[in-house]
Amino acid sequence: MLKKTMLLAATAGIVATLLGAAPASAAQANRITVGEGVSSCPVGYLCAWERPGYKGAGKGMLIDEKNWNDFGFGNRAASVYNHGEPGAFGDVILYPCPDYRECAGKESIRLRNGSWFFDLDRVSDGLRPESHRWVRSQG
Ligand SMILES: [Ca+2]
Repeated sequence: MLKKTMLLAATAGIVATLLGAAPASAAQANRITVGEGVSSCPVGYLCAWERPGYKGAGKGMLIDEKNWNDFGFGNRAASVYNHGEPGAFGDVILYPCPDYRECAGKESIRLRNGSWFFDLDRVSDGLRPESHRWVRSQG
């Protein structure tokens, strides 16, 4: 008599271990806190500080912001630096009021790519931005 032996092959489940591939570059946050000085402002950001000369509390902003009051920086910036990526949309328009508006006798001002305003009181008679938009660079 033949005794058949069945071999049960246990099938090991294949566990695919996905080693989380590190992204080529970490995603940039839309808003960041920055330290004092223009060198604290990473590439890609418009940075603003509450005191002239890039001092005091600082904020970096990656994209258009229609209301700086949403993150506590409305009417606070006294100096700014445009460290945006050079290219088609490298300039920034700073607006004195939310929603990309001029108001209260204040006009918007252009901050060219790679440029700064050491003291907003001296370039715009006290413009305190409450919104900004990235725009096509001018020559
Ligand atoms: Ca304002």
